[in-house]
Formats: sequence, structure tokens, C-alpha cells
Amino acid sequence: MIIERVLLRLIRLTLNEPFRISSGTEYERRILLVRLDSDGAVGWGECVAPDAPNYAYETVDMAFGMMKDYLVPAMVREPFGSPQQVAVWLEGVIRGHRMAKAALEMAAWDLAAKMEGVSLSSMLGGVKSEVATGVSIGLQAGIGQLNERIAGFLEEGYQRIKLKIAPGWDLEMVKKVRETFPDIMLTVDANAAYAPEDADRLARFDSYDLAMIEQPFADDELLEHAELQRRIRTAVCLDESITSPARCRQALYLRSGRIINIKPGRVGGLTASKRIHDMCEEAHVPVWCGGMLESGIGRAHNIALASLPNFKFPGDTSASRRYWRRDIVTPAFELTRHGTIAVPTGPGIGVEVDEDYLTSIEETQLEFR
Ligand code: OSB
Ligand code: MG
Repeated sequence: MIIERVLLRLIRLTLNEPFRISSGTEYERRILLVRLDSDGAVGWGECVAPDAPNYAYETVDMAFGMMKDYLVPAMVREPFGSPQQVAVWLEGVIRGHRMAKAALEMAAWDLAAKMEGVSLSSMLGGVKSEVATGVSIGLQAGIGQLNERIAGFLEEGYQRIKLKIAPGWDLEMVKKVRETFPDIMLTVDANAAYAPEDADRLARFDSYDLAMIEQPFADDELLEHAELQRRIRTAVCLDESITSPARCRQALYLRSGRIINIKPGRVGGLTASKRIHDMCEEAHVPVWCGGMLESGIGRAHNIALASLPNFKFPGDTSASRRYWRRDIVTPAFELTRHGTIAVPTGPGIGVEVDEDYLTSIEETQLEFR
């Protein structure tokens, strides 16, 4: 494929409700979209970098700058044999900035699948026609409100509830939720809010039959996660810490956790995601697909990825309406009554991008030829 044109479109979408985690709150998302054109085909990608560098160091404005100044000008007219070659090239020329790279690489996957007339899921080696889905609930004002939200999502059919935790909103909260919902699949996510000195406190989560505890310690911490995992029965799951296949190999070697959360945006795209998936499968470590409050484009990529066989837990791949009044793709993603999302079967990501709607919510765009 020769990429003839790259269009960067920065849009604004307001979340149906603010999403609060231990490191910050998102009210609205400024989402950077990538459109690649080649030989009459179009591929779409979405950059997951948020406004503020509170999940990782990248921000949406940094990603825009990286793409504009370094990545995109070098990509236009460069011949690529496959999306994997795009991934190799992106990793070879620029250090870090994997959220920026991922948006371009994922657009190349969509483009390549459309050129071949196959679904992204089948091109990646997907084996499922629907993917099990959970919901991630942000930090709430109180337990009553939280329990109501949980009940509502269970009613909709979500198969797993993930609760954000932070020091001061953790053990007692989870204890009360467990009392109200004794049998549900429940997990917690700390977004790196704890320090190694909190290990005793974290060990007490063992009483609540959690499917996992996600990213208790800092993003660059593998040894402390390994030590915690040795002490507690609950599975430790790594999110922020897994920034690449190499980092995943280190985590597996050190036994820093028993479960890996894969977000293609965090690890540089779908090629890296698939490698992480495969190495975890070989190590008998189950994975699941995380989310970054994506629009329909990133969601479509995530759902295609989650159709691979070693995705063993419900993903944060919730329905469009959990996030947006109106999604930017048609059809929007809907939850089935049994708590799954159907994997699109059309070419590429398998959903149409509503470009007129994009125009109405656009902050800026930049074209390269
Ligand atoms: O840690 O998984 C996370 C959202 C933004 C940043 C980090 C995380 C999250 C979520 C939401 O948990 C997942 C989703 O529903 O997209
Ligand atoms: Mg997380």
C-alpha cells in the first residue's frame, strides 16, 4: 500500500457522564482521528491520548504534534507491504509516543483489511463472532449512588463490573458492593494510586473474591507488582505498566501479575497487541481488552482485537451509549441481552464513519499529500 493522503481530524465529544479515576476526571474528550487514503480505499484510526498526561505521559496535543512534525510527513508516499511493516517502521524511527503511532498503525490495518475485502477481526486471526463485555465505573460520590449504577449495568447485561479505587475509597466500598452483589464478576482498578507500603492494605482485597486487581502501583513498576503478586491470592493485572511487547516479556519473566490488560493504543497498535496476546497465550496468561473511552472507531478496533482466542475476560468494550449520546460510526455498538458485543463482519473495522457529523464537531483538521 502506498498512502496517498493522510487526514488528521481533531473532534470534541462530550461524555454522557464525567469519568473520574484516581489521577483525574474527563468530562469531554478531544479525540484525534486519522484517515488514510490509498487507491480508493480508506482506513481509520483513533488516538487514545487524553487531554492531560495523567494516565501516561502522552496527551492528545502532543500526539497531534508528533504526527504532524515527524510521523505523518515521513509516511506519505512511503510504500508499505503490510500494516506490520508500518508498525516496524514506526518503532524504528521514533522512541515512545506509542499512542500517536498506534492511531496511524491501526488506520493502516483498517486500510489493508478493506483493500483485501476482509474483516479486521479475521485479518488479525480472530475466532469469535461476539465478545464478552464488562463496564468500568468511575469513582463515585457515595456507595448508594455506586450500587445504583451497578444494578443498572447488570440489568443491561454487562458480564463484569470494574470499580475504580483510590486510597480512602477502597476496602470498605468494595466490602459493601460485595454484600449487595455477592455473585457478580467484580474487579478493581487503582490506576497506579498505591505505593509499595500499601501492600498490607491491598492484601485485604483477598476477602472479596475479586477476579483481579488492576495496576495498583506506578506505571514503571514491575518488581513491586511481582512482590505483591507473591503475597496475595487475588490476580494482579497490569495495564499502565505494559507499554510494549518487550515490557510484557519482562513482566511475564518477573511474574509481575497473572493477567494482562491489552489496549492497542497504549502499546503502539494492533501488531504489538497481537504479539502480546500470543506471548501471553504461550505463557498461559489470560488477557482482556481495556478501553480508553474511545469513540466508535477505536471501539471497533478493540472489538476486532478482542475476538482473538486468549482474550479470556470481558473487555472494557462497552456499548456506544455508555459513553456518547451519538457515536461517530453507524451502526453504533450495542450490547446484546447476554452481555456481548457482536464483532463486525464487513470489510475492515466494519462500521461506517459519519464524516458529516465529524465536520459538525471538529476543532481542527490537517491534510498531508
Ligand atoms: O485504566 O482502564 C483504565 C479510562 C481512561 C483511562 C484509563 C482507564 C479507563 C477505563 C475506562 O477504565 C474503560 C472504558 O470503558 O473505555
Ligand atoms: Mg486500567
